[in-house]
Amino acid sequence: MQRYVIMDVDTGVDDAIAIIAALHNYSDRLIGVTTVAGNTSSQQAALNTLFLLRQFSLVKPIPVHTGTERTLRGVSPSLIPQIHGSDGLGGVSHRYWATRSNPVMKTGAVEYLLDIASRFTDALSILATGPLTNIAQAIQQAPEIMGRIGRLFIMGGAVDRPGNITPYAEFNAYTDPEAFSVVLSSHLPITLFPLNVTEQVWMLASSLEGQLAPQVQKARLIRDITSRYCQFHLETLGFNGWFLHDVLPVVALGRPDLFQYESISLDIEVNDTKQRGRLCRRDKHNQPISVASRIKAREAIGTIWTTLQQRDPATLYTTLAS
Ligand SMILES: [Ca+2]
Repeated sequence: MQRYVIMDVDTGVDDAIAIIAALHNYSDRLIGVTTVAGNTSSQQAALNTLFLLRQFSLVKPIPVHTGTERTLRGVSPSLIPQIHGSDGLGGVSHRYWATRSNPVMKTGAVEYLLDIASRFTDALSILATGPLTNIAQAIQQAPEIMGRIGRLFIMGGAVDRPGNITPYAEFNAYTDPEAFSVVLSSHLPITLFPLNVTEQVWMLASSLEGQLAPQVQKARLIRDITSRYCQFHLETLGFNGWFLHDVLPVVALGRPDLFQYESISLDIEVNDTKQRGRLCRRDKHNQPISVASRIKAREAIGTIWTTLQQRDPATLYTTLAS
């Protein structure tokens, strides 16, 4: 098992839940966060991440480094405020902003990734739940350093099925397909969580208060963050809840046994066609990667609730220290 974890995120509603879950499960292993433009800007993603770290991890400072605001081919991503809100956190962060003061945000996401990768090598896992711009730039700058990390977990793509941003492409893959291509053609050990598996599990808004009943503040925060996201799914798919997309790599880090995996060689469409961002099976083009194809959904959801029902990491630390 890799001892250390970096999350590369575009925080985002489901990134936010992934970060909260990671802080409850791996607060001793999570050593840093890098942000990328996607669901929201890289800068806003860092603000959102710092807000969550402050809410749930008061004792141990975790550095947050921003990445570029542009994709690998130099354009600004199309943000999706209709799903994630104007601030990426459901448009509700202003209700909590008074609790945040002087966030310490650093630049240089790619330099930070390379520094940590060179020091921790195969003891390091990277969880990437946004467009792969930072990861691809790190690979381009120093493939030999990135090639030594333990494992890269990626949420993104759709294999042999429609996407969620176009009929062919999933959001992260569509936002920066050039970056996705760099990563797929690298020789990193990769586990991919495409829509095929992430849309097999969802949570219902109605279950939140009951599951987190003793922890009113945590339940309120998660309800506020996910409210718009739930509304979007209610209007488009008919259920008042949310898919667990970005949470699944966090689950897999501790419970890889909850998933079935296929070894698949994948390529991605980077041409400016209607299929831009589409993942394609292509034998012997790239080295095969591990693709999660099925999940034990009921058990995975139980695991996530159990995680979130724990006391806040800060409380745990305080208890241990006293
Ligand atoms: Ca994300």
